[in-house]
Amino acid sequence: MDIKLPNLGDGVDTATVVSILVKPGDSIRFEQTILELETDKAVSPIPAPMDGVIEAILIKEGDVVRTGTAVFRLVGNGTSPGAPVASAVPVAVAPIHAVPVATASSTPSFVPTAGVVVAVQVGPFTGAASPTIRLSALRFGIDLNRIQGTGSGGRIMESDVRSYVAYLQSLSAQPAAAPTVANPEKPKGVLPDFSKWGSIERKSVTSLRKKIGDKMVESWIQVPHVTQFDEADITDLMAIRKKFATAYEQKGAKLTVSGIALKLVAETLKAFPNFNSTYDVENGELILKNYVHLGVAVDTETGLIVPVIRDVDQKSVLEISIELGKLAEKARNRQLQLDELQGGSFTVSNLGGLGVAHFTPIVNTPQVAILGLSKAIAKPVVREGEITIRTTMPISLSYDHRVIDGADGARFVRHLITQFESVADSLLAI
Ligand code: CAO
Repeated sequence: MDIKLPNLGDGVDTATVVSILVKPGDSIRFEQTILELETDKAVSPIPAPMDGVIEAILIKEGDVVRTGTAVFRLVGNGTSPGAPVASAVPVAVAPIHAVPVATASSTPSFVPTAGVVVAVQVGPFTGAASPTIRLSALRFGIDLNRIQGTGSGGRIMESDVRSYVAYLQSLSAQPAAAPTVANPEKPKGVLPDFSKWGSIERKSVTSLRKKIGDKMVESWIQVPHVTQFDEADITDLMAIRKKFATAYEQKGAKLTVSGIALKLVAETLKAFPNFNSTYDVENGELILKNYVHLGVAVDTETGLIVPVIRDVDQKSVLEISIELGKLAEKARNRQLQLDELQGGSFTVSNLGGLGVAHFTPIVNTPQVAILGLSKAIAKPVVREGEITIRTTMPISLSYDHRVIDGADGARFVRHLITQFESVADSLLAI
């Protein structure tokens, strides 16, 4: 029988085969890890759904797979103590069980989901879709007539377009299944042949890198960005940080600029709820969140990952620091659970630890604003007519100009700077 992949989880369309841990002829046991898949931001082990012997491996490392892809052929009358249920296990929350399916089944490798394809009318699209979707369709040459909308009254939603694109990709991938590692076919025609000018090498892009790319393009196309720059004098903050650093260490936390900044940002967001919102263009509404869940950009070997710390406004700096340390480590070890990556209402990106002087962060859609922190340095400043040395930290606030006006941005930044410049012992006390 063929072993097929179950539902990969909400919002997870595809995964890349990172490693295959068995070979033909191997006896496998129920729950034994047989495969590792890289989804958007985590590597998930795939356990065997039952005992048996591997007859054939139907995929190879680097393949992009999706729900329903047949991965192994198994012989023997394997039994599973507790039949795996495909939809019960969301990706990255727990290992996903592959699902055994009778070989006789002629299930296609991609099953169009709701929202995909229908050859309908020819000519201009007269159905319902937002201007953003129409614009994207125009730019990418997508005929909206071919998409079955799943929104109210058949309205085409972004997820429908994604499903359709995934469907097209699966079609184009089918003839490409034949090339072997020894004879890889590379797309031709669009890029010049760079090898004419010197030696080159090609490197596969990970699914995380593709996801980051998609996210950036989405934000770049949809959000009219403005970035405002300013500086916070954190001389006193750094002194207080030094005072409490050892006490925090004894509690298992590293007291860093980021930990303190997250708390101050949360307080500022409570005063400026529009910055903690999502713009629902289709319904003409601003969705204000009554919670403050902060995404924190973490630099990892494989790329940018943004885990989320929940209810930051209700947590102490100590609690935030402990959680930040754990999440950053999990991100770097690719151990984050899907729910630790979701639900952020605003994002903070601190490149100061990496020595960056200034940068313009890109809004992490569907959020409407993001704060960038750059490297704090000691420098001469004029205070009350005197030149004095102060430690100042550049900050950059990027926001969706559809939702936030420049004056609002200015007020937000000023409020935040006041927070940075008036940190008292009581904020860090434990
Ligand atoms: N200015 C000066 N010093 C800073 C600083 C800043 N803005 N931010 C951090 N530091 C200091 C820290 O306080 C720490 O000092 P000590 O070594 O004296 O303790 C040191 O730099 C290293 O900090 P850190 O990076 O280990 O810890 P952090 O909590 O401040 O940051 C994290 C955690 C996860 C945000 C960070 O490690 C990271 O990954 N940053 C990169 C984010 C990124 O890639 N953003 C780009 C996204 S695109 O918009």
